[in-house]
Amino acid sequence: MNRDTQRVSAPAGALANRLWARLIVEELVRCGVDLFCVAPGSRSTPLVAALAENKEARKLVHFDERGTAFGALGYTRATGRPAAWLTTSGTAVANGLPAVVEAATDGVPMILLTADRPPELRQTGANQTIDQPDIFSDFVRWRFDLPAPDPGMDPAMVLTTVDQAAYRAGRAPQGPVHLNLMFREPFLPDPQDEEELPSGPGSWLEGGEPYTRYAAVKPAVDEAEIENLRNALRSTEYGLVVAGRLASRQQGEAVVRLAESLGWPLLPDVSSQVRLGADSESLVAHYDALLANETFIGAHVPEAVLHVGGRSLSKRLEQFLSRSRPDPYVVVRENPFRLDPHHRVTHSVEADVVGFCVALARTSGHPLPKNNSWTAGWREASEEVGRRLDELLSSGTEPSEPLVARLISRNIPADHGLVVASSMPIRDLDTYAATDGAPVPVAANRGASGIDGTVATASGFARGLGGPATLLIGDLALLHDLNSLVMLRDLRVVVVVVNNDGGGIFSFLPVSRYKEFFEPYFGTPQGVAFEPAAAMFGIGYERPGTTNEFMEAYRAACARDGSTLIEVRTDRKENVALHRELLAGISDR
Ligand SMILES: Cc1ncc(C[n+]2csc(CCOP(=O)(O)OP(=O)(O)O)c2C)c(N)n1
Ligand SMILES: [Mg+2]
Repeated sequence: MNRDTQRVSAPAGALANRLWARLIVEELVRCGVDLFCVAPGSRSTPLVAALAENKEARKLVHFDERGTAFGALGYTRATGRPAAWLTTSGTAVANGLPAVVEAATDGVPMILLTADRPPELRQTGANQTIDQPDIFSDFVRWRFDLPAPDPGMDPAMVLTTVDQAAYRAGRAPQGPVHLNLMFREPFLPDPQDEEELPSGPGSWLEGGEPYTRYAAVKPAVDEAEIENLRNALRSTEYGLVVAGRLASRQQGEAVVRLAESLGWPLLPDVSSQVRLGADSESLVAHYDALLANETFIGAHVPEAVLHVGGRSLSKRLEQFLSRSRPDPYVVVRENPFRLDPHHRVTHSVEADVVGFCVALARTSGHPLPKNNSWTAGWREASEEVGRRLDELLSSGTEPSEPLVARLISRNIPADHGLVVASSMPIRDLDTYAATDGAPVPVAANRGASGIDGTVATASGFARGLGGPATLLIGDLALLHDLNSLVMLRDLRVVVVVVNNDGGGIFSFLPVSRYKEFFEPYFGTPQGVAFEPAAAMFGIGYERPGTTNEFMEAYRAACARDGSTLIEVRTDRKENVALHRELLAGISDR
């Protein structure tokens, strides 16, 4: 037989690979996954081929799986829609763990698609094969080890599995889900055999809907529970509302309206989406600085606290509430997990945040008491802190760390998102941000508070917003994720790196008194300047020396196309002294 003229049928396994991968990608798109973050690799070939040809799916391609995973996380922080993370097998999968831990801890949905070898190659010493189906252990809400594509299996099984995965990522408690996907070689049929490709179930092909549509569930609090809470709060004169990490401006505004209807002060965390551009009689933006003042604390002990959303950043707030022992101490968030590091919570409510706030604010003829002098007292004290900070920070011409945070909060353009790195950047913004800037969306990886993956998170956040973003980050956090700068090339991200040559946060800790080992093990100065990195990754660079130059550089960077790195040099020792001076200066009054 002449092999040149005789067409050999495509291997059934390769055709099945092609079909299943197409079903997986298309079904995820139908389930609302519109970004796929992918790094190159061989085992994932069928999935990448299906992704490349899917016109609806948006793609983020980057060489580092840790970066693509954080990119997916950042995207979802901006959109609320899960992104998919697609990898080859082996250590590529392990590189997703930091982002998966953050997503699990902070309740961010994410779809993990990891390619794997089929069973006959597992635990055989086959190349790039690790035990990966359970690699994310309890950090995923659901996991499934899909068999290698098999022409004998009903492809509807693939669709229902994807539908279940998308549902489990998006329903409360939200978080990452893991589909481990085995593929046998050959991964793809020859291109000329494509016409032999079987199709998915007919009814599914014709429509544009997921195969299995899951009814939406939003945990609503029943009216009786709301009434119980209302009764518990009725006698409260001195109550506080705390807004922790919230996923959207809409949630933040619902909490603001609840605080207004209760007539209570609202203490907004920097990630509550209402800390910046704060505009309500209830908002106490500078609560963290106020709580550094013992006299203020003594005169402002709350009877009751209503905490809505994730954890608040402020350690002073945490300690204040722990010492005050408010009762009731109500925590409301969209997951069943304990949020009570000091064991003070008396009521825990798992509920849709907006639904809960609306229901409790609806006083239905049973108005809760409002003590306006209590609320006005908090509010006025906070405004006074704002004025004092402007006075205290106006001396000197060099930009300090608190001043950089305050300037960004005040000057960030209204169309930007703001991403803030762990360590001092997030703390500085929480404490020193002004209230008269734009109410921009804020993202921070505060679930597990890592300093890793922050640049990649910013790239995903900007992509999700479909617009520019500002990233405030420390030098070690930037070094940690330096290669992600390449993902900013085609975006408009202004990276402000506060380069204090090491971990500035550690200078605030008691360990800093151990002169013999503090610098090499905690301060960890790297002695780097970032200009060559900006050049290497094709983004702009500025190194302003004065506050005026910083403002000029920031404005210019916001106005230009493309991304810019602005490096601000500070000194760790001077920074600690300045923080102490500022808080003492505020307390003086
Ligand atoms: C992945 C990870 N490793 C280590 C830490 C511990 N850690 C917290 S803050 C910090 C230093 C960060 O330094 P930098 O980014 O320069 O910010 P600065 O403290 O100077 O503001 C470190 C290492 C962490 N949070 N995450
Ligand atoms: Mg630093």
